[in-house]
Amino acid sequence: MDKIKSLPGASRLIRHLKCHGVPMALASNSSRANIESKIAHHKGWKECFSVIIGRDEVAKGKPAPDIFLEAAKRLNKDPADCLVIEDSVPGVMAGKAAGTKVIAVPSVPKQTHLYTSADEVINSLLDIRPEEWGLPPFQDWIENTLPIDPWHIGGPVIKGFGRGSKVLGIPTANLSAKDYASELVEHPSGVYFGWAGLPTRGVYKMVMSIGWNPFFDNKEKTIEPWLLHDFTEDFYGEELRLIIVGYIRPEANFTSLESLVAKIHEDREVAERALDLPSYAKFKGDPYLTK
Ligand code: ADP
Ligand code: RBF
Ligand code: MG
Repeated sequence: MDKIKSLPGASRLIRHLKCHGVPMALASNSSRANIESKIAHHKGWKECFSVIIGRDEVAKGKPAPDIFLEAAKRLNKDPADCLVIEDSVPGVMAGKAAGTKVIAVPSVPKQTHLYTSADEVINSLLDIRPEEWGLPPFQDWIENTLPIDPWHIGGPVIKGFGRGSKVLGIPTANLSAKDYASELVEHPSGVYFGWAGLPTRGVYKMVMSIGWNPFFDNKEKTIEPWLLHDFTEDFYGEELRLIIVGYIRPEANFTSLESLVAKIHEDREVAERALDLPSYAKFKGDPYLTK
């Protein structure tokens, strides 16, 4: 069977909980054999779960509660003391029917309205705050930023909807999302930061949004870096190189344009400060930005 890529943040979450001695069960609607063969591709994962249960080990699959009731029983826990993390609607229903708390991480973007029975709906596993559920907090956030494996993308600056500068006073040098379709599915939408290179001009700090801009409800995903520098002219068509080094927050909706703009300025300050930290600053000299 092919290796299935793990979701962004999955490995980090599992290792964190394992490290802190939090008992975990893996409960899936696929067969036990199928789970075993999939998990074998991820080194160290199997050992993290004290219980693994497949659809073939209970009478009824999700959305019935059976699988989570059985998982709780084997963990020796009351379901009310368990937290289920689910990506599917039937899975959320099964967790609630079993009496657990449920966090939904929808596998299909823009479908959050289908998951309303969950206790919380988050955009990606990067957004889990374990302390909100009585679990030990992550310790890898640095000054309100989460370091990620650096991600390199580049291409000519394209035209967007033309509202960055005009409506928000925040110009963003858009890259074509189509050229990065496969990378974009691997990376959750959200607000990130890093370094931007314009080979004929220089290297600049940048803070960016990747996603559907919920405030404007775009139909297409956009990649929009705001270069933290005052330019005297536009640079449409010029080659732009980005090294994305950290994550700040999921994209959000806002009740007013002013609150969206204020939040983006807050993001700018977070990025500006973080990029001076050695662990992020070291990418500034990467030849990818200037070649
Ligand atoms: P669009 O919707 O076409 O992207 P914007 O209003 O977002 O329009 O304007 C972006 C353009 O402004 C960029 O393509 C770039 O040429 C220019 N620009 C000027 N200053 C900046 C900056 N600091 N960061 C990003 N783009 C800038
Ligand atoms: N748009 C949203 O709808 N929600 C957001 O949370 C959001 N965050 C952003 C953060 C940054 C750092 C930047 C540069 C843009 C963000 N935007 C967000 C996108 C903004 O709506 C977009 O740049 C404009 O629509 C111009 O295309
Ligand atoms: Mg733009």
